Amino acid sequence: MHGACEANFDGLVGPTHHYGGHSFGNVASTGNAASVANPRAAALQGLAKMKALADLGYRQGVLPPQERPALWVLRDLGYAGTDEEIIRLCANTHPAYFAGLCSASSMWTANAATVSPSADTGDGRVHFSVANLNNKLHRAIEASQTRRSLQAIFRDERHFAIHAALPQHPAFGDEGAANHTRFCRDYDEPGVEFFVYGARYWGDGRKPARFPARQTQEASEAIARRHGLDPARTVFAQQHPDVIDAGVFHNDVIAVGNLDVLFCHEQAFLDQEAVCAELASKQPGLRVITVPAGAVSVTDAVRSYLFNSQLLAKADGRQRLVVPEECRNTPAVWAYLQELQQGGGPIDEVLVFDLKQSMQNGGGPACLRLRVALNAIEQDAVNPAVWMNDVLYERLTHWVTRHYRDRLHVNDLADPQLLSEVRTALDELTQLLELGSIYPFQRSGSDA
Ligand code: SUG
Repeated sequence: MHGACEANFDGLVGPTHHYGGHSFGNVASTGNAASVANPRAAALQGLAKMKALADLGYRQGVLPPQERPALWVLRDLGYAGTDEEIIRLCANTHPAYFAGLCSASSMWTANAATVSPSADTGDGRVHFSVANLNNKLHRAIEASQTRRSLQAIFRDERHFAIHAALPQHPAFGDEGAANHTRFCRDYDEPGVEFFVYGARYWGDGRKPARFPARQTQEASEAIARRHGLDPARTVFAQQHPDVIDAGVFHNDVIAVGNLDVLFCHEQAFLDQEAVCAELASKQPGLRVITVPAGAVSVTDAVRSYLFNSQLLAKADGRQRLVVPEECRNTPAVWAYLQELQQGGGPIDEVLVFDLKQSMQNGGGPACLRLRVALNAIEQDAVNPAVWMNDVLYERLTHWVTRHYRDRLHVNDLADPQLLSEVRTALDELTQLLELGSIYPFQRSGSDA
């Protein structure tokens, strides 16, 4: 009999992974625009992380990529003809948004949905709210497929409730779990859900000046309401607008939490002292590790993605931190991590992964995974074909090696051959992961 756990569902990188500079406010994305990407290496790097965590005994699942180019969006925009004609026409007349409609951004599954475990929700089911990702065109088009993919994995409505995205309007801009953390003593005990928003849409509250605040307070409140959360165990906090302007486009670029530990930068939240006091009063025993700007600047936090790390529980009650290679390459961060491991605190181990392909688009270890705390019965109700193990790892590695290119530039996206490569690969994947016909091309082009 296995116990409750926090499972990670990582997004498998899609075959159209490229550097399009699509995300204003995400300094890595705009800084690497038009570089040549390697989709095969990107997918293999992601799989290596999944396999390593599964080998360490963590429950690890896989979420499928999406179909790109998004032909159904192009048809909605009035393009007509064969798929090849539509691609050629849009790529020639509107190359900027055409590339966005080819983005493999669904790999960052921390933005797929916000998840509340059954111990916290009004009806005792695990609730998922698909994120509308309203701030960016290339991401807003993810929501309908995300919903279908989640439904193919968390099928049993007795245990799982999957809500559609909030209304597609900036007032309800919602970026999913990247702005949500949960604290608890154990995964199947009631916890405190912590929602961090970039700004309030209505009213005169503080807002960043340079870059957009993607998550609104109104959206965070709506999610807590629809999940039936107890206000006495819910905390809302505003991210510091200055750090958004420094490139912290999601809270998970400046803070991470797990069980009774919050690891954050001292400039993460507006009115940080009050935020930590409210968290501590609602979750007694919470341990907050605050990194001072004197040790790690916000610039170094953004460059290294120190906080876009995964905090993972160990059997001895301590935690390990999964960080990207860029942390080792940023001297102040690496020095800080040596002290952290030896300091006698709750985090005593650091694991480093090469996720360079994703990192160059601003996606670190934490962006690539959606956390879903599950009790034993719920774990058994998940579509078993998506759990990572030796066999699935072998199959997916082989699948990537056969179907993915090792070089992709924005100018290659208009190649009609790419669309047929994507469809062949995804068709096979739906069989490997036993997902059914979830993709528009398998459903006569409809995205309904
Ligand atoms: O939404 N990058 C993603 C990165 C998401 C990171 N997720 C979390 N922090 N949880 C984004 O900005 C760049 C794509 C491009 O430019 O080609 C992009 O979409």
